[in-house]
Amino acid sequence: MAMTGTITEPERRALAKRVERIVAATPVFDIHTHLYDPAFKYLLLWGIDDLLTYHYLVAEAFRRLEIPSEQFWSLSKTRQADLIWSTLFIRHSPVSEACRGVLTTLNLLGLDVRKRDLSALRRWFAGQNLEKHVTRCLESANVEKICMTNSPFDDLERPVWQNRFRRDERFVGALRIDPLLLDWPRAAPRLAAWGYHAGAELSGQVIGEVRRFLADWTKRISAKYLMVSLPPDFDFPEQTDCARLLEKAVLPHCRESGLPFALMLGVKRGVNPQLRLAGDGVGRSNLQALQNLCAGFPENKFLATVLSRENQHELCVVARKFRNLHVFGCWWFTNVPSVAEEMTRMRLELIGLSVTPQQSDARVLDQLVYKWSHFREILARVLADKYADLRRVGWEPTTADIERDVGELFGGAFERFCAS
Ligand code: FIX
Ligand code: ZN
Repeated sequence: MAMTGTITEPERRALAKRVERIVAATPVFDIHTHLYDPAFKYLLLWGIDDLLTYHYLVAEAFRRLEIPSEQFWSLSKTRQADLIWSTLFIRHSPVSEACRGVLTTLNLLGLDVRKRDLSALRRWFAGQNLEKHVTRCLESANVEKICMTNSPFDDLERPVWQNRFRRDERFVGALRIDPLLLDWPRAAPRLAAWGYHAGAELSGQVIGEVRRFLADWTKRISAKYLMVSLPPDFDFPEQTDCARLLEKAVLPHCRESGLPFALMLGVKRGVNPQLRLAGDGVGRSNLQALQNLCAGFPENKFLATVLSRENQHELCVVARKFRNLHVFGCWWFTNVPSVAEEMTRMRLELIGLSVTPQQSDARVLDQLVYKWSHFREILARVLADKYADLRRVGWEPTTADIERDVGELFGGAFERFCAS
C-alpha cells in the first residue's frame, strides 16, 4: 500500500500560514487575570504608567537601580515609571519578555515607539476614554471574556461587590480564597466581623459557617471557579488548618455548587519583601499532594497550574491519570517564550488538546494585547509542527479540524470541563 510520508517545504509553509490565521482569528476566554470589571473604576489598571510599573518590570529595574527600595516606593507612580523607562528601555535594550511586552502592546495599539518619547505616550493614553479603551484592548487581543481574581478579603474590592453594580458580561467572577486557607487565625476574626460565627478552632459549626461564607460569595460574584495559590511546601492530607478547611469546607462547597477548584502551586511569597508585589519567588511543588486530591475527591474538579519549570512534566502525567484535573496556563515566570513553547509542546504531546495552555495573568488591561499576541505566535508554531507531523504520515488536518482544535485550547476545553 502506498504511503505518502513527506510534506514539501511550500506545503509546510502553507499549512503554517493557515494555522497562524486560525490561531489569530479564534477568540480567547482568558481564564485567569487580575483585571477588573470597569465598574471597579481605579482598581482596573491601564495605560502607560501602569504598564511600566508592572511588578515584573519593577523586579528587573531593581537589579539596576542604585537607590534604596524605600526611596523608590516613596515616589509617585509617574516618577517610578520614569525611572523604569530610563533604566530598562533607554539605557539598555528592552529585550526581556516583560519589556518587549510593553513595546508589542504599544505597537499593536498603533503607537509609534521609534521616538522613545514617554511624554508623547502619556499624552495619548491621557486622551483615551476607559470604556472604549477596554473594548479596543479586548478586540486587539481578540479576547472575548476574561476571569477576574475576586477576593472578599480585599478591602478595596469587597465594598464594590457589597454595593452591587451593573456587570460587564465580558468580566467573569472567580473567587480567590488565599487568606482563608493560608492564614486561618487572621481570617477567622474577619469572617466573624462580617457576620459569620467563626472562631479560631475549626469545629463543625465553624466549618459550616465557612461554607456559608463561600456560598454567599460564590453567589454574589457568580464565580466560575474558586482558587488559591499555594507555596511549594503545600501538602495534602496534612494536619493543618489549610488541609482541614480544604477537605471539610472548600471541596464540599465546590462539589455542591459544581464548580472547579483551581490550585496555583509553587509560589514563595515575599522572598525579598523590599520588592513588595515584585518580591515573590518560586519553588518546586510536591505534586503528590495534587494527586492525592484528584484521587481522593473524584467528585471534585481541579484546575491546576504550577510555577516551577521542573514540575511541568509531572503535572502532565498526573493529568493523564485523572480526568478531574484540567491543566492551565504558563504561569508568571514560565510565561516567557522559551519556557512557554517547551511547555506547550510537552502538554500537547502528553495530554493532547484537553488543556488550556495559556491565561494572561494580566494586571494591566493593555497587557492583554501583548500577552495574547506573544502566546498566539508560540501556539501557531507548535500546532503547525504537530499538524505537519500528521501530514507526513498521511493524516490531513482540515481547516474545520484546526478551527475546532484552537477553539478547544482557547476556552472550549475549559468550558466543557466546568460544565462536566
Ligand atoms: O497568585 C497569583 O495569582 C499570581 O499570578 C500573582 O500573585 C502574581 O503577582 C502575578 O501577577 C503573576 O503573574
Ligand atoms: Zn495570578
